[in-house]
Amino acid sequence: MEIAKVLSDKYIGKKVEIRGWIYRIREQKNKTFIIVRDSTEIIQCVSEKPVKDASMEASIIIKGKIRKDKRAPTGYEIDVEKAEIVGTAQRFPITRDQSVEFLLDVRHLWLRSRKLTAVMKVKETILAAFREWFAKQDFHEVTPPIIVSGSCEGGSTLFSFKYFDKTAYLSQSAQLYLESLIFSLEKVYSLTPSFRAEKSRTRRHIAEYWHLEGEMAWCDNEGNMKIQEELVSYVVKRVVEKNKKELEFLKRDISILKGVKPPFKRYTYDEVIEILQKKGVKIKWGEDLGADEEREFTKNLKKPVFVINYPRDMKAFYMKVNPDNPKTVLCSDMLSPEGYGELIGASQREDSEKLLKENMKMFGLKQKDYEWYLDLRRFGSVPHSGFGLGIERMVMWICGLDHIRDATTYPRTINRNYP
Ligand code: NSS
Repeated sequence: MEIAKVLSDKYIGKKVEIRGWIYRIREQKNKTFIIVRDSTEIIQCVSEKPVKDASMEASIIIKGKIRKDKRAPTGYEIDVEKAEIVGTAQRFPITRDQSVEFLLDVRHLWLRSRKLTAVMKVKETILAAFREWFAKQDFHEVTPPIIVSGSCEGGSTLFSFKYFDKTAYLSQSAQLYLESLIFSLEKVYSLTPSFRAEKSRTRRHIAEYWHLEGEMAWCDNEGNMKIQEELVSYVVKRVVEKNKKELEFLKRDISILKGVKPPFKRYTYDEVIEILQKKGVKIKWGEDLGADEEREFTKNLKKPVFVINYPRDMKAFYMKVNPDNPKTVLCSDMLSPEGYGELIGASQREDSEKLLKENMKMFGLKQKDYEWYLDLRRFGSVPHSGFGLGIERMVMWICGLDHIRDATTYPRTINRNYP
């Protein structure tokens, strides 16, 4: 039986069989205390006899009777009648207070920790909830390519590789392909890995991350933000409903998450610069908001916010120029509260062939590499918008993690792709 199930008054005095791995073991004169974990919970088991070959992380099957005990870590204990070691374990290399680097070296073993298990369960809810929301809103899920021929978010962070006798790249974003799909499906989304050869070492960048992207025909920048705030609020609500236990284990302040409801406040980039300058941050109009500036801006917030209309040269070639101020574009970044910063990058797309060509020239892109993309403006162009959300950024914020590495199973960074 699953351990979570046997932790119930219903089973007091009854015989159960559980199986799992030894989480902790303590031997006393005439008793052995074994805490067993499985994917659902932990339970303390007490054996009057020594259990041969029992050691930390060995796999075990235990038969015995359930008893209630306030002192036990999860409130119940099993009086062991039979204990069988299935797979023995060598001396487990992970002990208390080990360095981050060592834990990354043994990531395949550290993934068994209760912290990472809790995070993975939250991430699973997040992924499922995104799909639930899109299905309810009649979006179509599509599968864009990962092997691509050009850049979406600028060349400096592209991973390239030999593709038969040509050079190809790993996708940074499915956006351009999603744009092509709105002409048949109108509202589409995809969930794919994205790759960025980020040379900077920060708490919120990894080289391989999961990217949730949406693209909508007949949608302007404001409509785009409405979709995002509804979507993010729904997902947070689902996690609070489904993962209370995990959030408590991670010591997350659930009351803050409960307050995440639309609408999210909109600030223009100009306003943010002014607010930051008043706080004494050294930043000028035209400079990007980095992690430090975003942290300063969001550290006392409880709900995400949008920052809209960034300067044109700082953003991507496909964004539509703001008709009210052509130095800026119709875009929005959603920033997570509590200092977490950028969660979503979004914009209304340039839908005129002529203006898109001008943008491409300004950004130094070769038209021949994007002829197919320009075709989308040549055959029934339509106003449209879309967004991209970093799944691990969302996990980081919801779980209250201080580093993105723990929001994924095997974080890929500039100096690590093993194990
Ligand atoms: O570069 S973005 O801001 N925007 C795009 O890629 C658009 N083409 C998406 C679209 O409109 N379809 O990246 C989107 C999000 C960003 O807000 C982060 O949350 C996340 O992707 N992101 C990352 N997460 C983890 N690690 C890295 N390196 C990373 N880069 C972006």
